[in-house]
Amino acid sequence: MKVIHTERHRLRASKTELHGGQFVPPFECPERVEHILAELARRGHNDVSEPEDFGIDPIFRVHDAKFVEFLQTCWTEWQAEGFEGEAVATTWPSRRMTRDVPPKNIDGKIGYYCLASETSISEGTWEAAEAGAQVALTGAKLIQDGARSAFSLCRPPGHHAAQDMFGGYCFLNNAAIAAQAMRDGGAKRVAVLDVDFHHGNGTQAIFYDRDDVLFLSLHGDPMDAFPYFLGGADETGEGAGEGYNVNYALPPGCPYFQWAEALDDALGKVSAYAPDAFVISLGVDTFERDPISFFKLASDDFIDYGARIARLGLPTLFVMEGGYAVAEIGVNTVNVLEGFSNG
Ligand code: Q9C
Ligand code: ZN
Repeated sequence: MKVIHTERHRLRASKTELHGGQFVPPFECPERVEHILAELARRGHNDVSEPEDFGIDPIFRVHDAKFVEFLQTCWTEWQAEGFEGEAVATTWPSRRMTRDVPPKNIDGKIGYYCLASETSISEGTWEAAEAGAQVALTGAKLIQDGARSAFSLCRPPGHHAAQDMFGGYCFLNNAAIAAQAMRDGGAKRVAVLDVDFHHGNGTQAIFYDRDDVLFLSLHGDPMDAFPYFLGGADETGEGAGEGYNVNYALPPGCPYFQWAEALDDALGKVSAYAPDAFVISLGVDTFERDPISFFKLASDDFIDYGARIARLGLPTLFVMEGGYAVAEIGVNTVNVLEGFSNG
């Protein structure tokens, strides 16, 4: 399987994450990719290439122009304000404060576009996010050109980012940008299955009123897990998209057999939808020793579910999302890819 990767992911290297009332080194760190690359190499997956440059237009197909401009200028404006730390949102257009106007001041503007304050913006964040989107787009092109599968080793991740929101370690929605590019390239229907531990709220929001992209997500029940305010089974889409959004909200401690039951149900729906292409938002934070998640998947389970995904026989693009058990992230990720390739 071809792997797309760029060193530019390293430009996303913020020093702070607000966690439990303290600033800690971020869980979402550059070392994650190093571990995945090392495991790919160790197991003979040497077909690793640089992304092509598709420019900014395919990003605008998913994200609002003003939001993109905010990401591009946030760090400069934050520094110009005289702030000494990384850019962190502290004020939101919350309930009963929703005038829906982006403020001029960066301290207000960052709150307008932010969904969760654990994610600091720092120097290089935009450049890394933009490069990550190109990694996703390059994978989408490989699938369009006839590959059975490809792995876009995106970092930073993307699935929490909506049209005009960043947070949950995400800035641009790589999987959504890839799915949209596939549609624009001629695919009639695309299915996106999100197996990251967290609900893919951004991807859901982007495609919520559409029937040309089926979105399904298996995740920790939002009553118990980030992003808390979206991801319920009753969110089924709206307008033309009614019935084309499927959420599996799973409980704390969820063992593999229960997770796999939900996966099989989701795969049945994907099969019935008969998409031209399949995008997997691949987070491996479902792992039993993930530091911020509560599912109980063991490393071998990742091989098993990779094989189940392969049985659909669809052209499949894997897009990297989360996974924070850094020492095991490589094994778990490559297990999915090999399970798929051998399955
Ligand atoms: N401080 C992805 O997996 N909550 N994002 C942080 C720990 C945010 C996860 C809790 C988790 C975001 C792509
Ligand atoms: Zn996650």
